[in-house]
Amino acid sequence: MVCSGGATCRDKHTPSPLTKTFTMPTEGTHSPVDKFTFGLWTVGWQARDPFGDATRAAIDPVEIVTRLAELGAYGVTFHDDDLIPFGSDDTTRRRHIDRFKTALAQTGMKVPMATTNLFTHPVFKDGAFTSNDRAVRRFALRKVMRNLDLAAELGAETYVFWGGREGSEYDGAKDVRTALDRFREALNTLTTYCKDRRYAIRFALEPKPNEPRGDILLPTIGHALAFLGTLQHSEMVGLNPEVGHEQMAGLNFVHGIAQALWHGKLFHIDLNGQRGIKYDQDLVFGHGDLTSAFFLVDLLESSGYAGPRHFDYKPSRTEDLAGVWISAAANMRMYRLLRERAARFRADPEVKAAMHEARIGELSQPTLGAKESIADLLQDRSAFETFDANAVGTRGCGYVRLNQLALEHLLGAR
Ligand code: GLT
Ligand code: MN
Ligand code: MN
Repeated sequence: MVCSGGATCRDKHTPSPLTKTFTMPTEGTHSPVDKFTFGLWTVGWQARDPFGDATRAAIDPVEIVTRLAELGAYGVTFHDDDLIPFGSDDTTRRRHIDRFKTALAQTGMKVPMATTNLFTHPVFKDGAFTSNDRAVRRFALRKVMRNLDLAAELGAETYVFWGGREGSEYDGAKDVRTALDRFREALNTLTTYCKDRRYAIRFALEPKPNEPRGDILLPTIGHALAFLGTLQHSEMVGLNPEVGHEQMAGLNFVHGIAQALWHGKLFHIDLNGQRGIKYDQDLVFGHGDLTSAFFLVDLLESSGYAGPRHFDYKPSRTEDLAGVWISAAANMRMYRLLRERAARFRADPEVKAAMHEARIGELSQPTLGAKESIADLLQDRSAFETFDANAVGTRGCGYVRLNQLALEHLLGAR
């Protein structure tokens, strides 16, 4: 049964994730309140890779909407070309859009985010906004504007910019400083376009270190945060970080998300799994670094982040169509399980005691007193002259015990 998504649905349909037997994908966990979303390109991936042909048939976007609704998703996201084949004439384009809108209306599925394909067609082989060829840059802007109109029509709140082709293989191929000028010019033009048309859309930049380009511009959360501060309407621009992309760069995703939250720039998130520094695996969420996924869910759930939990994964090439839907359900199931485990971890009195001993709470105490001046600090002999650095230096922090407790909760051992 497909439910239209009122706030009461969760109570009616969600069994306890811990007591329910694992029988994906028809376990009836329809819970739109969770805001689980999937790109059309995720479950719709035909598993073509650089070494091999497709292993699955294409799936009609209408079927994707219907199946994901049955599995309990809140909505879908799309690139222009996922929905409307590149080069379609206006009549064909409208027909694709109308079919999609009918499916959305019938299922109650939302479209919280949309984006542009600026990477598949050969015209974008040297980038879109940062192609050395000015005509390509102008074409890219027009392609985005056309899909922004559609995003607004479908009620999307976020528009993602993943610059997969914005980069190079050779340092002599592009002046990076000038390329960043053009990247900024594109985003300034497009935020202005949205403002002029009064679209209630915010932009989210998605960093990635490499693949498909040898090196991609704005490779990490940190690079993108620094860049977006230079934009004309920077209040409209935030981030859409992806688990695997930061991990491809060897970075700690939980730290990256915490900093994005700290800047007020976590506008959207791409959840998936990655095992180490290698090609972009796009595994099911939690099927990569599980401990990091646990602490990520713990962070998201306690941070007040209210946006979609968007799964940007690829059903592995080994899976058939049934496996596609099993893997889609697995993402949602993993998130719910991790949320449940994280809540138990936080509620455990032993964990609370271990956190207290590890002085976790003390970090929120400002280092200087409320009215303490620098002169006061300089006069406080206990802060320096009589401070026993050696004694404090030998004191243990107790973090291993705390981490063991986290892992025991994660494993269901507590
Ligand atoms: C592409 C990429 C993803 C991005 C998508 C948005 S498309 O599949 O690998 O990480 O989020 O353009
Ligand atoms: Mn990826
Ligand atoms: Mn992504």
